[in-house]
Amino acid sequence: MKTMAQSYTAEFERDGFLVGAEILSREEAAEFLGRIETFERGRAGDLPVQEIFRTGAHMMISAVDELVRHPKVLACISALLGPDLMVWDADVIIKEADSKGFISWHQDLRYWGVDSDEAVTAWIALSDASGEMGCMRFLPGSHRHGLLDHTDTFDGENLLTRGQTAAMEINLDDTTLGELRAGQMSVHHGLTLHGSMPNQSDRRRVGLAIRYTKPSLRQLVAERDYAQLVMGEDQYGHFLPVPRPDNEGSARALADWRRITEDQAAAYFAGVEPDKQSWTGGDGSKPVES
Ligand SMILES: O=C(O)CCC(=O)C(=O)O
Repeated sequence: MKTMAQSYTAEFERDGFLVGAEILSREEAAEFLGRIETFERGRAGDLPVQEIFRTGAHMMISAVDELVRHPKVLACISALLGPDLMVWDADVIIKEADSKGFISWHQDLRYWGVDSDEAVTAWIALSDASGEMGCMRFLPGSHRHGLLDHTDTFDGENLLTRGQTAAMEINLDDTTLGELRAGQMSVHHGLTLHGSMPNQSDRRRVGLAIRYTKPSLRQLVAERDYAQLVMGEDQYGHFLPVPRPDNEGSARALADWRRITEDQAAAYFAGVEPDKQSWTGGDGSKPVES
């Protein structure tokens, strides 16, 4: 009989994603969501909360810090990437009830500026994420076709930073819907084509996207890069260290978060005209990086 890790690996290698790994109970997911929403409501006056959700949330929010190193998450990701794991970024991705924000078909690795495809995104559902609520869709096998050209659309309803869209036709009949209940996780390869539709339900959809890499990766575009070791060892020193949250947003933590995310923006926004280097989508929704 196959172990959980072996079946994850087989499915992931074949399709470039897996859907429905059991990480949290519904109650635990609701508790993590409650902590994140308390941070959102309580700190909106003194911290750039929407930007923190979009990038580097693991540096500022203790609930996110706990999730990026949750033993069940790490067991699943290390079955795919090996024993040494780093978090390169973590984003809280919200689609408000009955909102128009969508995520165009793209590959995460298109703008990370790194030299290898050994990177995955873990997406933990903190609310349910059904088809009606705009869960992700994946194109099976697309991780085997290398890095594809993308067009930057800067569409106001697109929740991605530059509206990047893979320059190819995708037939929805060929794709797989990644529905999750609160507490489940999907994982996709950095080259897997994926996207998501608007939330047409009357409930808020909230997920945490965690970008995991191996210490051996190198940044090629930005002058320097940062990642946080969450399992095993870093024998390479290619990434500068990333602090963990202190008391949810001290002045020092905010200064570190700013310094690190601004340096990383050099890779995300490479080639984008300065007046288009905005982190905020046209409808004011929170854009995501990948
Ligand atoms: O939250 C979504 O609907 C899509 C997220 C995504 O594209 C990602 O995490 O890579």
